[in-house]
Amino acid sequence: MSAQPQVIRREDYTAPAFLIDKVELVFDLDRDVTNVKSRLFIIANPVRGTGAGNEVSFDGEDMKLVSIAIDDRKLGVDEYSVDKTGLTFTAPGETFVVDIETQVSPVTNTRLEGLYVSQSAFCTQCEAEGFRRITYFPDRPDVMATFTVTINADKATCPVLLSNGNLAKSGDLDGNRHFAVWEDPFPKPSYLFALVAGDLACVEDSFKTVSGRDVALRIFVEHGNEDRCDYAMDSLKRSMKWDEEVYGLEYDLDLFNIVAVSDFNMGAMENKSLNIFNAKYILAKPDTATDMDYELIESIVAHEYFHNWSGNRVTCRDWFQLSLKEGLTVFRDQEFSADQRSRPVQRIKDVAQLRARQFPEDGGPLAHPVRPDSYMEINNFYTATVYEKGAELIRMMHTLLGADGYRKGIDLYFDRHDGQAVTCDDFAKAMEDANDVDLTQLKRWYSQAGTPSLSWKGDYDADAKQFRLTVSQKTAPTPGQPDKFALHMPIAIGLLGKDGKELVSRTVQLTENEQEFVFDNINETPVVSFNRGFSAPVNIATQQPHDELVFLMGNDSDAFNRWESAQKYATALMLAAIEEFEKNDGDADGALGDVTDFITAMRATLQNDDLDKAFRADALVLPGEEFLSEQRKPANPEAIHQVRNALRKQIGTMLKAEFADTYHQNVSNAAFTPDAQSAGQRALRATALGYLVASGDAQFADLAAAQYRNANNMTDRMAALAVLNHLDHPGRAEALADFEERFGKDTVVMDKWFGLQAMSSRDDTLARVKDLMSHPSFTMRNPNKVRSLIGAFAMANPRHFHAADGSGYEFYTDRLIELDDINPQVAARLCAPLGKWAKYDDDRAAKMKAALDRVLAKPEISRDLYEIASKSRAA
Ligand code: B3K
Ligand code: ZN
Repeated sequence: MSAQPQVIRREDYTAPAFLIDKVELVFDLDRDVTNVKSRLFIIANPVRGTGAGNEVSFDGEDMKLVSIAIDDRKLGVDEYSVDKTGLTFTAPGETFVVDIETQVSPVTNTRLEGLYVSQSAFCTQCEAEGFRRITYFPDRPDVMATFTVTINADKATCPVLLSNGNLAKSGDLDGNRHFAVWEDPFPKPSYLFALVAGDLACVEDSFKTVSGRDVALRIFVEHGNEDRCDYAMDSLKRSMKWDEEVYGLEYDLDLFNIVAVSDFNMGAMENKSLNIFNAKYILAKPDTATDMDYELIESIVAHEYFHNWSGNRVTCRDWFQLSLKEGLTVFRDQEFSADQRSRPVQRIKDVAQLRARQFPEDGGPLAHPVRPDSYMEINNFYTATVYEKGAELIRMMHTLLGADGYRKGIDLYFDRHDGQAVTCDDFAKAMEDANDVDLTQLKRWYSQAGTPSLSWKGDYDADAKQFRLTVSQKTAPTPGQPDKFALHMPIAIGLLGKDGKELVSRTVQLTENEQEFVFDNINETPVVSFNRGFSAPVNIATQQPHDELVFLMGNDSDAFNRWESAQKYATALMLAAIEEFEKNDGDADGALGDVTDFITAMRATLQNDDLDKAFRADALVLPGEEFLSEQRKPANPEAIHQVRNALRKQIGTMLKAEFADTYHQNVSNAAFTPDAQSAGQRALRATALGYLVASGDAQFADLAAAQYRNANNMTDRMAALAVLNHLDHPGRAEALADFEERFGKDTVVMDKWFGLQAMSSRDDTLARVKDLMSHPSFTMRNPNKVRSLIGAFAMANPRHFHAADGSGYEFYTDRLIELDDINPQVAARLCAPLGKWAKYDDDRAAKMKAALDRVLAKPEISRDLYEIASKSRAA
């Protein structure tokens, strides 16, 4: 990169000067040089931005322009201009037809944006700005057109030819080639265009819609993987049904295709009627996929399907509005999973994820609002904030309006905006109009970054039988936003009596910086269950006494807050111990002191058969090292690691008998099924095994090794390997070798093997990670491999990544620089861990800043990586 990349600002939005009615594309596929002909039927925008002249300007990058013609007349070189970012020419009038011919090279496309090759297949990824790498086009979401796509390709290597919409025609061509013509009747922006061509196997099923239409469902995979599509197909059918039942939304074409590819920058992509997936989120059978994989497949298949309405039928006006489709669709997929599985367990998972990913983002140098104000590279804004915090915003609307009011708003939104590209304000307006409410203050969640911190104080007046709750909110400054407003948030409150009975359950609306809520007719000093179900996505600064937390762990009717109370108690214990550890020079057990009360409460949770097993498994997990790092400044990764392990060891030791019982009682000889209940049983057993091994008693490491050997499914196998992974036990090497032998040829499964080794707390981990880079299955060109080996090392192994000698940073920085030349989008995503330098001690901070400087000094650094590294360095 020679100059600073340009900053794109939300306030600079202007409507497109020209619109496109219809697009006709012809692809002549070839791995080295693919020829693309594009015929565009253009009309001047009747509501053109002020000052729009007759200059037409199209985006385009990294391709060869062969020719351009207007109304069938080929332009001379002096009639248009073309540079590194696009093509401009003069419009001949209000309506005209443009023909553009370009050439691109799929096989050398390592960025995996635009048209590229994954294994033997051609595929595309156009969101956000990949279409401009295929042909010159107004590559922005507010230009919506109907597409007709002709694909010509070699018949032997590409028997399958797919694009969006319906297959209109197909046939043979000379030279062992053939063609297919696809027509998509729904106008769409270019980012939803997709093409796939290759030799793929197809698994087929069908779905009858509520109005009685039969929809053909097809999943395309590499040959040999046909037996791994059942769960994805089942998830798809359940999603289609759920969207009809809960949202009244029916699928709108007669065909829905999914293609699984090995090389993909993210999870999946919602291209109209042709979803393209990272194979990892489609392929599953008991031998190869864990319960967690099944869960992710279910939710991602649902998420992409739900985009058909929330994203495709109604799309974003500009990329600042990304959360319009992503926040809403995440909320939809979370609710789908909650309905399919256990609602409280789903909420716990979603909140844990929000806290692990979004809260750190919102409190760090990359903090930005759900609707950002500016960007250099839009791909850097597919963030936890836009997705997960955006979903929390929609959830708050749902809480505020109630299920019926929310549904009225949704109905009006789709009714009003079907076929349009709109804004977050349009969405909120539909919610307001349908319910006759004013959401002005709630909408500040769209524009204000940072996680609010709430404090509360209760005051009981026995004479008046009144309980007063004073709540205050505060949001710390974030980059570019020094002053913060009070936000509107719903806070669900429960008041519990001494006997555990619920006295009050009410949702209050916090709108002020400080506000008092009065509860009448309260006959005793209540215990407060605050922010039930995580009704507002905030931090709670108020520390409740340990005995109240124990009480809530055992009595709260809100399952989320039972879990939350255990998390708070464990966090308080560990934070105190970390401080002590730093003073007493590294005696973790001594630092912890007496933790009997906490462990007694954990025992009660473990043995409470009224709670479902998946819940108990979650409630017994201690807050992670990354979460604890977020609570400490400076964070001492070694202290955190030692203290957490010491607490695990004490729990394992004190509850050895109980965990051993749990372990043995939850053995199952039944054939594997991925349902939530069986998964919960496996999860609880895995938790028990983890604690038994943590106790340090050698017999349990043997037990883990035996579990690995005897496992008849991947969940049990991985559970055993995950605990062996940190040990010196011979079972570790044996299991890793066995795993490699069994699954060495299976690229999706091998990612687990790479990831485990990168996450090991053993002293030889960095050396091992370096060795693994030359493993035959590893390549920097495959994003899944990079994420499982390199990404996991930085993001899930704080102890080694933050090694005091800087070896972790140095290794990682070399990889980022290397990766930037291959795949800038993935490189930029991986850069974030270095940006956390302000959280660490001076020495580590200096090393992390030096690492960022080294990244920034890279010649030809991409816009993607530059944006993340420079923002991370500056804050
Ligand atoms: N919309 C895509 C994400 C595209 C990311 C581009 N860098 C997947 C999804 O959110 O469903
Ligand atoms: Zn999405």
